Amino acid sequence: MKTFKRILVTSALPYANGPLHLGHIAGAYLPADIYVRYQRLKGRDVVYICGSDEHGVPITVTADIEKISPQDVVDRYHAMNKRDFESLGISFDNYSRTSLPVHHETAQSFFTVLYNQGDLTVRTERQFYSEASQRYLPDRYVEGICPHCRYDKARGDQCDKCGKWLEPQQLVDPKSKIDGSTPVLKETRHWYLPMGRFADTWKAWFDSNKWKENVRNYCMGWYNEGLGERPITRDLHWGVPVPLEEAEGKVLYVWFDAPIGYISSTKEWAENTGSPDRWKTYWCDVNTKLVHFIGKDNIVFHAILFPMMLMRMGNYVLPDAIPANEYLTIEGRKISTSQNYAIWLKDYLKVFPPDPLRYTLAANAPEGKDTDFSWKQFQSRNNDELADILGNFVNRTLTFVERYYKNQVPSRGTPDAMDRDLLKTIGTAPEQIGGQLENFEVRNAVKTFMDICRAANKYFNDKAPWETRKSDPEACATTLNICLHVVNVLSMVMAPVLPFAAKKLRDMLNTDRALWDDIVAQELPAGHLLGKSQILFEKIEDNIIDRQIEALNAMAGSQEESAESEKPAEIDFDYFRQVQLKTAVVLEAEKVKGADKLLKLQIGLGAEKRQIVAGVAQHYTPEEMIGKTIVIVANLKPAKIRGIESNGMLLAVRTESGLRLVTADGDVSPGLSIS
Ligand code: B3M
Ligand code: ZN
Repeated sequence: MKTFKRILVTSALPYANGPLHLGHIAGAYLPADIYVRYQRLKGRDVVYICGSDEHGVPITVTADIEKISPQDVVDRYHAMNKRDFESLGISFDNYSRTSLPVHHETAQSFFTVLYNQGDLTVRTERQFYSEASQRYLPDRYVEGICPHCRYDKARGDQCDKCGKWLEPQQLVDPKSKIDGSTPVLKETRHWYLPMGRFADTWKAWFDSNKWKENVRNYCMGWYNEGLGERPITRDLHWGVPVPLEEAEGKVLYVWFDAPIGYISSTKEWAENTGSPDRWKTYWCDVNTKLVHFIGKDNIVFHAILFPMMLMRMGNYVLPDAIPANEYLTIEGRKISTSQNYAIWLKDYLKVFPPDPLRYTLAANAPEGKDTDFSWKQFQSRNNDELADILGNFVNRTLTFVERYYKNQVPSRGTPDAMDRDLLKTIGTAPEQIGGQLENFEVRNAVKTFMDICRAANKYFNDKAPWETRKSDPEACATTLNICLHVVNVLSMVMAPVLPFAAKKLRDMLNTDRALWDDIVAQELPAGHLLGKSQILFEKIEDNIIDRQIEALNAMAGSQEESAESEKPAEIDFDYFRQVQLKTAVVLEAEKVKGADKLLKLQIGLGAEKRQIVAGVAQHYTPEEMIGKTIVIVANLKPAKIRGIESNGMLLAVRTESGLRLVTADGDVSPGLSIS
């Protein structure tokens, strides 16, 4: 394995177009923060970089919808997300924004270098344009059907279902997101990165490293399909202006500028530390280990596009690891921000402390496959593990010492077999958990940790110090000495995942910070005076959890409702006129065998007679239907329903008590057009 002098960790820059939800946290932030906290405790030189992604169509679409300026959007969400990250204990060294001048300059300098060395091509091509709104429709301004997996809500830049990177023109049945219109193609000039030209160099580099399986699979899929050329400029007014006179009114593609945000954020950090050039040590010295934490939908940009840009720049380090996570579902359902189905971090933090969420998401991290968050599971992780196992062990140890040893560490006698067993387990804990964290195996690390807590609890039970206190005081002192040693080591190995509780625990032990590798040897000396003990984790009552579940169900319910009541696109009269509605009289009616909802009807439209199949059998008997004057769509393409030909569709209203036919008022002849 390569050895490094320093580590540069990044988490995907979240778009400042909405609040953070648990899916974000589980994917790109918590795993990174755990890794970084561990590295700091190891005493390593590590810098953790992030910031708001403030450009691109996600921002301008939000601004369009809310009818405010893009600047207002990013100001609002940058502040909100920065605060919520802090409250959750996500410990960035710098949280920047891509709208800052340092970022614009850095991104433009990348473009200029590539442009000057002839790495970019320029072409006039036809792109989607909305006649109605008089503007081009880049990226997410267009939605349609994914050409690869047929997902019907694919966006012009990417398909959320299969993860493929798309160009708007690839969508089947494209629709403008601003006005619902079908876009037209209109010529425009853009700059492209000919990725295919650099594919071999990229491949040689990619093959020289071991990647997480999902990263390897996505990338090889892309590579095998051919990397082609990708436009890196856009017709938008919000973003980093393309630094060319002839590109007036155009900005850099958000996925060209956003990863450069990691570099500009590091520059801002260096500036703030008083050594403005320090960023270069992290980005340009080969002894840096660069790690990108992301969700799986960002793989191609971090494993192909950005490394390729860095390679063409020369002099930059390339990522060594990309621990891309899979998705988190909530109560078995996919998170959807557009449909408002999510648990928002800010809402969580109003009710609960940060550590139980960190613990639950870490224990159940979507590392190798999608995983599910449920409120019941959250409650049980908190109550049955954090409170009943870890909290209980800590609490019974500390209160015992407070009560019987004047809150001072008792001295250790000669350990017996059981003592030695636990000492051995705790003695190897930092190395074992550390190895797992080093390999991005957060789930395993959490499991190892909780298993040790279980063993410690069992030890306390088996040793029964409340009995030996009288029968064998020396053994009792030894037991408590060892328990305190375990608590001390736990306060270290839990710190990456449970930083708030770890801090509290170290205060309770009245001891300073130590380093990961020293903690086992650095025992609390006999006679050391402890601090005041407090409860580490409060239990969470059923009614609090029930309320959360209700809130989530209400969201899911309103989502279904809103799907029905969603305002359909307006149509013009000519369009409406294409639908031919006519009156008709029901001449014959019979049930369809084997289909309890269907009636086969013979209907008359003046001179014409035809047959239709209607789904009204549960609401009307054949007898009731005969003689009724109904309204039908007369020019619907003929269809076969249960093998029976149907030449039209009758209109009915869905009421609470069932279907009711739409009929005409008064004495109306059949076969008349409705207008
Ligand atoms: N803003 C995150 C997203 O796809 C995107 C990440 C940029 S990382 C350079 O939501
Ligand atoms: Zn797809």
